[in-house]
Amino acid sequence: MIDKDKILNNLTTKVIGRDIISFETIDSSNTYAKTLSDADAKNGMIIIAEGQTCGRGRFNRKWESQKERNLTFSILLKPESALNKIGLLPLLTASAVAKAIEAVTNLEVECKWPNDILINGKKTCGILIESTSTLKINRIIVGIGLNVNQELFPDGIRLTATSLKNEFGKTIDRIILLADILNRFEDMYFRFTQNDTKEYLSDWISRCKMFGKEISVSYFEKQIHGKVLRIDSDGSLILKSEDNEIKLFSGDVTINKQL
Ligand code: BT5
Repeated sequence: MIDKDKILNNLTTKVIGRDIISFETIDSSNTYAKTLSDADAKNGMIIIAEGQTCGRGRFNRKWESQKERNLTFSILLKPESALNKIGLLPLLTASAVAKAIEAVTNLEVECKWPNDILINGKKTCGILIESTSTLKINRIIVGIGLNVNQELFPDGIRLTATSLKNEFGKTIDRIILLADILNRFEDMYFRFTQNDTKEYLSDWISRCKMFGKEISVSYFEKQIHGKVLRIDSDGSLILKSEDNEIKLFSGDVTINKQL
């Protein structure tokens, strides 16, 4: 069971994580955060579950996480005014999480556009950002799935997924790590709301190994091939494809074998 007091005792935040809803099992923490009434949805609240029966990735794919071994949680945000450059949020969140992982493990943490965190080339964390809006209030949900102490992965992801424990060799205190992520997330988010994205974006860029590489991006039915030129200030990926520059806001990236 999640120890809420231990989370609170390790927080240095003003709003992020100050309200905690925790579940032994839930369908999806993101779905729960989306469907909470406006009165119950508090800015900065986190929804955390030991297990999810319908954990979701992007495009309704599955997030598979062994119960009680990992971190699966959502941060609920109710920004006071419309946020610009929301496409940056997955990158900036990944940077905050990467910094927390490094502080706890000393592992080298890589970021892959748009929403993955890799260690030794394998996916360790996925981020799913969703937003809803009613007439007055915008709600942003930042869902984070981080493989912490899981050692074995199911067939479909055995070769591509890893955990901090598998790479670091030691069991990690999930709650201390969670509190560190939330502390860093708040710093990042407060800056983001002030349009101050420089530090976290350049940290993300320094962790990304895609620049100059030939990649294939699939986006729904489409496949686009090209060389990665840069990340735009709105978080989009700029590819050089034949003689054109293409700007992509989402998609699944495969890095082609470099000749
Ligand atoms: C993501 O989607 O990576 C976003 C995952 C977000 C999960 C969190 S958990 C808390 C919150 N509540 C939710 O319901 N969701 C969020 P995407 O880029 O679409 O990647 C999904 C793909 O990653 C799957 O199709 C698998 O191939 C792979 N995958 C699934 N589970 C994984 C795991 N535990 N570790 C590594 N890869 C995984």
